[in-house]
Amino acid sequence: MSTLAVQGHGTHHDEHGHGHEHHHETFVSKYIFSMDHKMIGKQFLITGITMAVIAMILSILFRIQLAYPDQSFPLLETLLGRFAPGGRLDPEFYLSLVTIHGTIMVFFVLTAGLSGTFSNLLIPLQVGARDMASPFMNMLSYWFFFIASVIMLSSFFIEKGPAGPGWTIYPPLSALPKAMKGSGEGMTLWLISMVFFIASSLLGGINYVSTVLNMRTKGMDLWKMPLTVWAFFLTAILGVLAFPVLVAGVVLLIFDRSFGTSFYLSDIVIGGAPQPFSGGSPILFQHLFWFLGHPEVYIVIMPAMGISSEIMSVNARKPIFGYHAMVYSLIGITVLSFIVWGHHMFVTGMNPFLGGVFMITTLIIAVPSAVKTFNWLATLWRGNLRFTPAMMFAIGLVSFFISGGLTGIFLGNAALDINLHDTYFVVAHFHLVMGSAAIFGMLAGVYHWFPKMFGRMMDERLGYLHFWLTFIGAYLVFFPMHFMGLDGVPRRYYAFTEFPSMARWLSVNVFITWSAIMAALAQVAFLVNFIYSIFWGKKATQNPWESNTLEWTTPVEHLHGNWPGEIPTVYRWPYDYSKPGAETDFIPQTVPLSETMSSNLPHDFEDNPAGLELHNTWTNTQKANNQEVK
Ligand code: HEM
Ligand SMILES: [Cu+2]
Repeated sequence: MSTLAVQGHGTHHDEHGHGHEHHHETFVSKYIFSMDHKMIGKQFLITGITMAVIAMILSILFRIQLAYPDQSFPLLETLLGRFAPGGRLDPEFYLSLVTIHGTIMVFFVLTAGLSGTFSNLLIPLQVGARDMASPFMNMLSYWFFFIASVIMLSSFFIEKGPAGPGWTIYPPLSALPKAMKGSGEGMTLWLISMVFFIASSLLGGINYVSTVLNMRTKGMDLWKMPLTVWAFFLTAILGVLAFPVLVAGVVLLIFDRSFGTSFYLSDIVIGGAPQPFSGGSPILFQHLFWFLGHPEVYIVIMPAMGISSEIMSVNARKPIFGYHAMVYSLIGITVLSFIVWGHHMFVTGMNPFLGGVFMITTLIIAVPSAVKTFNWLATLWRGNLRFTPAMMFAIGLVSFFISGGLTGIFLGNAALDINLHDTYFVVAHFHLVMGSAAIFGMLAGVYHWFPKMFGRMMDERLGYLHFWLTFIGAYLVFFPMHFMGLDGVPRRYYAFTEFPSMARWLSVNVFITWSAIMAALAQVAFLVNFIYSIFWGKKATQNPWESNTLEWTTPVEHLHGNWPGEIPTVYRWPYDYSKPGAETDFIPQTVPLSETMSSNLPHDFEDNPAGLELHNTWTNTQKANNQEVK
């Protein structure tokens, strides 16, 4: 069935695949309302990078407050006006900064920027499709994301400033418009922005799922898909199932804010006056939020994992270790991530039995995560490693995933979490395991697929500079936070020096802030490299990394419909690197089994008895020669 669909689509597109000239593309249809998945991928990337820069600047602003809590900087007042009266951040604006920093990083950078860029670019190219299942919906998906970004940022330009209840927008702060400055119009804009954002994610996700299911080229069965595509596919499923729950939660919140319902509110007294709410529960919101919120952290990390798996295999010149185990662990994470959300709510007074259940499921999810880590290390082990900047960032992901993942085991234990909840220990944990790891996966992807996106190479030396400063910087920023957390320093505190027990962390906070500034400056090296290379970088060859996957069989110059002629047929899995007996150390997926030594995936022989024959002859000669067979 899928073959038919592909062929049908293929012939349709071949018409303009060849006759490219008659297809008049204006600036607007090519760069703005483009329906080409490659261009949409670039749009997601550039918007995502812009949002990342903004979110980073916000974090530097609040880090200045944490390092110099009692000092005033006239410059801040010049820059921020009413948000920094007398050169000191307004306390409620501080909360807004933390909120918007978190929201942008999690949703706009690591969900839309990461998944949107690489799912769009790579799914059609790697499964051998002319475009996404619905190019029009794909375009809408980008534009909804863009609108969401504009609305989110516009909240800086309204009287009371942006939302302030934190990226998790717990009621009552988010439900009572009068609760604080950031509960007012800024909160409303946050909610509207997120509705657009979720619409964008759903449009994108449905497209990714249907493209993977229906548009694969001939021979591309599920077990021949690169791990990138597997990761994007499962991420999309996760998003499509989890995001609607947040929409439901958000709509009820809008009702509470504006129409006098009390889904999340009960027995609230403001300034001595009892409010007319009864019967609701803020805990209900937490359930709805974290039912999305926890899968969300995997929506963020899984694409980064897929990207790194791919890059590590290519640059280790070795088959990925445990391909099937990698896929099953992604599936395992996808399923399990729906039944662990309660670990964010251990301190809400939940029944200890329920807490125990969530604790067990949380610890079980560590198993597939460990499988992945082990397989990455085994892939690197005795590989013929090429340390490209992309490879460095991919290895960086593994490092962060291990060091941040270990503290997840602490936090998953209800008894420990009661002490650590809402302290800097949590901030350290999630910035390493999800923030830094996912950012590194994203950057790895940018360095690796830049030639595919822009037809040029990025500068390697700037890449290494960027890598080392960011890698060291991230550890310097987040590692000390563990100790602050263990000592009980809570997050989201603006004037922590007022408490003697916390004031002694001042010097550490100064250190963290300067490390963060260094890490932020390192991103200048990246931005310069990125922009310079788009226009003036060295011209890329068709397959610069000597990779096996289909995207490198398309011409360097982008073409509507991806392949000038027929879509290539796939014969083998994507990880035929360094096969003993083969002439080159890589055998692209399009090379028929009969032309080389048989594939090193056993089930490839099922539909190819001739391949098995070849394989057996070859192994027998090897055995006869008494050589080691890998
Ligand atoms: C330059 C790099 C970064 C620095 C210095 C930084 C620093 C911080 C700090 C100090 C907080 C506030 C802690 C508190 O008072 O509760 C925070 C909050 C947060 N950050 Fe980052 N961060 C950085 C990058 C990232 C990245 C890449 C992500 C993506 C996952 C991220 C996601 C968040 C989230 C979700 C919050 C929580 C917001 C909230 O409490 O509502 N950050 N960050
Ligand atoms: Cu979680």
